[in-house]
Amino acid sequence: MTTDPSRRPRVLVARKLFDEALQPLREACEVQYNDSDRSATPAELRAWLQDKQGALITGSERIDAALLDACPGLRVVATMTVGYDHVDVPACAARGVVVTHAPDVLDETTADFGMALLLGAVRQMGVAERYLREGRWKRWSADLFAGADVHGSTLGIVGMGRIGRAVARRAALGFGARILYHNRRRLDPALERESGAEYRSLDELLGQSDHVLLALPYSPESRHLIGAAELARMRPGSTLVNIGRGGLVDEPALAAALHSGHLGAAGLDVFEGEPTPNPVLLEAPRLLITPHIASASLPTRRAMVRLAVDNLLAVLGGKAPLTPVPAPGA
Ligand code: 8YV
Repeated sequence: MTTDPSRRPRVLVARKLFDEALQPLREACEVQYNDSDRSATPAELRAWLQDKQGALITGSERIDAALLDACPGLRVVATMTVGYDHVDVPACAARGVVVTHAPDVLDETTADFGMALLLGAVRQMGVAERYLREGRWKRWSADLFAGADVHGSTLGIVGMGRIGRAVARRAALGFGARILYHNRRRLDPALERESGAEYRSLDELLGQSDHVLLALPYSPESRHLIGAAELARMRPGSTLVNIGRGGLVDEPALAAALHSGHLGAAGLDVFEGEPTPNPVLLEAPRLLITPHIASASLPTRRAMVRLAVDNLLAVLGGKAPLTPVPAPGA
């Protein structure tokens, strides 16, 4: 890439990220940096991208057809997330805009958090801590916050991609859990054997699991995959954990299943309308809810940004992207 500033590619970094991870981008490109934690409004994003060839975005920026039409010079959109439901991939493909994402580098960190959220929800760590802090603990009692067990349980994982498999490994090896899984496509036999997981239809999985963990991407097809009927199919006293996307779960139905006592507990790292949770969730009992932080270890967040930077530099330098999103329909 040229060092002549007038000919260097122009790139937008849409949110405050890690300066040292952005350094290679600064060396090769003219960078406009939204050095703040505030997400751009759609109008700002359009204005900022008007003269850019590249965009480094987070999950908070939406790239749609209208924006692409307003920014005809854009050649590559690199999201630092593995999920890309905030990018209209077919619209990008139709306009020759390459879209890259950040898979692999966050799998283990996200799986750690998946286990933490499962354990925390089942053992009611959030509610118990608030109870203690609010000075409500007066005496020990045998059933105080007594919940289910994770060790030796049956864990059903919906979405058996890299993150789902990393959760499966932890639960099987560390907690002696039996693993059931459901996936759009059944794993090939070698991978299935390696994961020690048994394939089930979604209905079977819901009825046979003590805990159900969602680790699948959001798409219009997976919207409200877990609604009232699916929750009713789950075992009494069982747990639902979501580390995928908020839109996978019908939230009023989940709240109702917690209020009725049918569900033992739930853990949500993602919810619809982020960053503002639906009040029905905040009022639901035995729900552990966190602000979309499953991948938030510092080394992992840095690696996600570095991968997005490497993708931008590759495409702007005329090379193939390292981790393009799968082609639409693939
Ligand atoms: C991100 C995620 O941190 O990568 C993803 O798809 O959900 C998280 O790891 C989050 O989307 C940041 O916006």
